[in-house]
Amino acid sequence: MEKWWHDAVVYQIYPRSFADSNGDGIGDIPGIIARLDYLKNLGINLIWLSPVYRSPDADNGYDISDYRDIDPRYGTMADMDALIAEAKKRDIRIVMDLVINHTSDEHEWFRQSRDPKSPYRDYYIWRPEKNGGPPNNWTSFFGGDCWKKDERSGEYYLHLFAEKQPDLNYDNPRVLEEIKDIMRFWLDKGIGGFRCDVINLIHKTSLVDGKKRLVLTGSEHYISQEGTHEILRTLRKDVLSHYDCFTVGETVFVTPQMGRDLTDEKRGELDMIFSFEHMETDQFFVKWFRRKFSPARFARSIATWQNALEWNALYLENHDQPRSVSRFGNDGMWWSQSAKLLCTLLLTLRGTPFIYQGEEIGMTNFDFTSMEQLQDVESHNIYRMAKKLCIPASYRWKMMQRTSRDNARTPMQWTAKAHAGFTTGTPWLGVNANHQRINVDSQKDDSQSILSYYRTMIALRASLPVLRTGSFHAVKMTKSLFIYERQLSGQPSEQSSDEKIRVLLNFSPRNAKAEGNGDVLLSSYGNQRTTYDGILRPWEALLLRSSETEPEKKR
Ligand code: TEU
Ligand code: CA
Repeated sequence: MEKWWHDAVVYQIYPRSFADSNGDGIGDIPGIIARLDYLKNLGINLIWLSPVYRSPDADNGYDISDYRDIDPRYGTMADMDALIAEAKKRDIRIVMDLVINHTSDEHEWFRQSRDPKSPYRDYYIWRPEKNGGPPNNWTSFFGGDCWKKDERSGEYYLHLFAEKQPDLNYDNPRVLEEIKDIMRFWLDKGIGGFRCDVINLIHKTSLVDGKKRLVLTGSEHYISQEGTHEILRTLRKDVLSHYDCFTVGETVFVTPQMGRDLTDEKRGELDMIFSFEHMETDQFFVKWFRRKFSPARFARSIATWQNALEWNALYLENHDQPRSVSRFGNDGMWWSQSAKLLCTLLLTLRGTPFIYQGEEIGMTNFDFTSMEQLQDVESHNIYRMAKKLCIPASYRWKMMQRTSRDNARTPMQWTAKAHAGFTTGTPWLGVNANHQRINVDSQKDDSQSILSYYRTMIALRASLPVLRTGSFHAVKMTKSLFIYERQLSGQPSEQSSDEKIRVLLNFSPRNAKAEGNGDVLLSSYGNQRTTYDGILRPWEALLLRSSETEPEKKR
């Protein structure tokens, strides 16, 4: 059945780094409102807003201390209501981040919970010490163990992420009731749905020791457990089904089978998920150990997931990942061409595409030269841990350069002027010096720019049902080529609607021979390509269109 979000193109805003309206160096909601016309012009119709709730900011807002309030850094609830209303005027809906695996340790529930006799004690996962140490051997996403001892009771609480992010206890039914109320609070404001943070980790089946692993010891006890599936079904039944909205779950370490279960319409859990497999094809086991990017491995993973799920979220970037052009493309000589190729990939797959702020202008990884310039809690924890493991400083720094989440978090590059036009004050995180070359201003009126290409691709997708809902079929996946087809099988009555588009992507700086016929619908090299000669240019992306019911092709 057709769903409205199947026609959506989503734009993710990381509010801190998007646009600062008052010169304090931190992006804010009025800054977003001022840029809504820019987003409308781009052609998107949904915004996923990373957290703007009240937060002590230990993990840039992913540590929430009040789910019903806006952090003063970002503005007020009146600003938030204005954002929802102003976006609506432009036919754009807002999707909020729902971070419910954990809260901040400064959330009122957790403050109360520190008292063993409090009715809130059981909102979190408290356990006594074992053999003079933590209750089990589990390790955290951000390095180190995931238990913190609280002096008040002498007991430990569980935190899968930072110490300041205690995990909620979903064995306590009251916790779920609280979450339902929070969801209703936001849905009543007319938002379009939720991006559910690490949602497949929320239910812990048991707290026994885990099998020893290099990372995430204990994860077999909390990744995609039956308890989580049950919670998701309850949230759907009791809350979400009463609103016109959708959910996208951030689901770490999911297999295609788990992904199918989580998104199966009949099960009624999530509408789509962010899977990670394609983002892990350039790493060895842990993201900090990078392996060379292989287009074939990447393409195979994408194809597997295209075929595995009825519908899914599509993404190449977000606030946790390095920039795609620096990672899967070439941010030097082929910067513009490779960014356009990645755009083509993102917007011609089956599913709902998510564009991360700055991706549409080809923003690159950071240009920092030392650890002091980084802010991310994860980067600093891992850097310290790597030091303890005696990994040499030069290698540690290389790990940061390739993998740190701050690569995605440098301020949005609006202009070539001071601080890239992001703020009039001092930006919270350094602006990339390449803003003089890479910025919205210089691309917005240039028909050959990456930004213009995004606009074209978004409009093309909107005008061609085959690009949205057509079936996916991989044709070729080699060390430089990814070729696939999208096909719409029309009703027998609508004879001309059998339509097929072949997408050809050359992931290399050399010409490449690739088979295909039909009319050139679009080339990332622009209008000079009207007929296809069987040769793709370096990093070229090409769309060929053929209609099956058309009579014999012209000779
Ligand atoms: O991320 C969860 C997650 O597993 C990773 O992508 C994470 O960024 C980390 O790098 C794993 O090594 C989500 C949010 O997107 C992230 O920003 C938060 O820090 C995290 O959850 C905790 O809320
Ligand atoms: Ca501000």
